Amino acid sequence: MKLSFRWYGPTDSIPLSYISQIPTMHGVVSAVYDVPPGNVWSRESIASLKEQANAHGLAFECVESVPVHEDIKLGKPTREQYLEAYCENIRRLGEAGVKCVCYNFMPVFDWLRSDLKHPAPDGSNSLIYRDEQVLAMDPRSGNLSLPGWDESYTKDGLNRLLDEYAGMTEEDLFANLKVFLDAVIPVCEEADVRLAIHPDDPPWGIFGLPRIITCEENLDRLLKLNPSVYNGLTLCTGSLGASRHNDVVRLTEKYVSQGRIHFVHARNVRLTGERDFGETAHPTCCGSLDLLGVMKALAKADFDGYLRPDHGRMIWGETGKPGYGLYDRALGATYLSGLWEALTGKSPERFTNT
Ligand code: DNO
Repeated sequence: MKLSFRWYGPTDSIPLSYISQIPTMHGVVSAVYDVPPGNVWSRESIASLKEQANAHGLAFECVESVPVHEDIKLGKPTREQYLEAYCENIRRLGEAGVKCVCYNFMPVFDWLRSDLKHPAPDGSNSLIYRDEQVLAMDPRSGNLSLPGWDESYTKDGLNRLLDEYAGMTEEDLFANLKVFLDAVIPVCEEADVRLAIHPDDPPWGIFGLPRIITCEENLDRLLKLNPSVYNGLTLCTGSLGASRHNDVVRLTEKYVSQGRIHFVHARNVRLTGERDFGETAHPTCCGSLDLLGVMKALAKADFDGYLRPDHGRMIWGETGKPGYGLYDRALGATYLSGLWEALTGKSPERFTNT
């Protein structure tokens, strides 16, 4: 297992020097953030991320994300140029030593919460999701402000996009995902870059848009769409675990034994209703998910992919990007690293800059 930490590049308020001080940290997970989806990343930008990480003794082998252009998800004829750009990014990342690329196939919106700073009795705060509040929001109103998704849409741009998705079914989205995979996976095989789809977060449809990476049946279907091992998963415990119908430990056992998990986002959530949850500290006792069970399943399979602590709470007075502060993610990292050592008798793999 290679322990990693998400770093939003040079503009991240958390410097690489802090990340490298977290014990047993292998590398950073990052991306070229200043290029719009569908465009090719420059070799210089990719090399610069790698150089900065390596200069701090950290690997840059895992990218999150190379975003998929909406025309690909919509299946528009214009997708050809975006598929080609995607393939070119995979080639360039492979040349730079990247081994794993995370992406998602959620129409329009990425992850979604109703409150980013929900206070806990201990004075910390974290992200929560209340379905009723999200259902009451009108994405067409022009003042929807949610974290994680591309806020560069104008009101008209967003409404046009929502119109284009009108009537799209899960079947249509699966068909468009297959076209994407069939175009990109052969390039991944050649470039030795594993593709790892991120589950939909939360794992159910929102605002009338279809979501498909939500449950075991659909994960099976996705993996069968293209049987190459390069077509794999980002096992996000918190995204899948937000639904009571997903047994995250069993899903981890199943897909890790098939060699289809390339990246793990480890975090805990407390389920507070059928479609309500709050994010908690990582340890098993703090939420509804059995993080120890997940780590056991990974250890048993001698998982050698990338794993990162995911969203942290804001603790010790820290302010910053919701879910992506330093302190609680660092606590999560040491907890996960400790479990790994206890379960396998060895520390997570270290990075050696050759
Ligand atoms: C949120 C992240 C997601 C993830 C994308 C992958 O914290 O896990 O935004 O990066 O869905 O494409």
